[in-house]
Amino acid sequence: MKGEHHCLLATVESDAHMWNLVYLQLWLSEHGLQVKNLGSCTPVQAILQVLAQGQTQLLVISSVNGHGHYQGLALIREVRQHYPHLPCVIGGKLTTSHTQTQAVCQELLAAGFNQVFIEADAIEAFETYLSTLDNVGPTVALGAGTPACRA
Ligand code: B12
Repeated sequence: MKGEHHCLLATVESDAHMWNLVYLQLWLSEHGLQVKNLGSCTPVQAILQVLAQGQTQLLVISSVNGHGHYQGLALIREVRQHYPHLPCVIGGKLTTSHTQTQAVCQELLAAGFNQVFIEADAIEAFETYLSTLDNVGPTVALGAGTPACRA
């Protein structure tokens, strides 16, 4: 994904981890995106405030504390009420369960995320997804891609 694409990077309200966000900010910048990183413990309202400015073309949620599943669901339901077509992805360590990753993925996709990245190949899979957003027009015209789960 090249050019002046604006990416909003955030986490869920309970998540105090920040190196995941720093990593992703640098990684996304290296891939040509303009990144706004809202930092750890992001309130949903802060995300909505930035989205209301109308520049965001990709919302990336990263969470590793194990609450990304439930708080990610609440977050995307809120976002989808206002932005049904915005490409939104989530990834990291979204649950403490090692046996329910598929179910978690499916639930997050059903709630409105376009992609869920939670396996060891998360970054590679995300890179592939970004390439599907290449050469597209302004925010409202961005294709959101086929919903998919990397678990
Ligand atoms: C450092 C750390 C902390 C620090 C955070 C300091 C800070 N300011 O960031 C402190 C001590 C505060 C902390 C606290 C807690 N932590 Co902690 N912490 C870690 C630790 C050791 C390293 C995290 C880190 O910085 N990694 C470096 C970054 C670059 O890697 P990463 O986070 O894994 O992100 C990568 C991938 O996950 C992926 N990724 C992440 N997000 C996304 C999003 C997308 C879209 C994509 C494609 C990929 C992707 O890409 C990143 C780069 O490869 C991990 C264990 C570990 N080794 O991972 C535990 C860990 C994340 N913590 C854990 C827990 C449980 C907690 C606490 C709940 C502990 C407690 N009981 O208090 C609290 C939670 C606090 C809170 N409110 O969130 C668990 C989470 C369990 C889970 N999810 O199953 C872990 C995994 C430890 C464990 N094995 O149990 N923690």
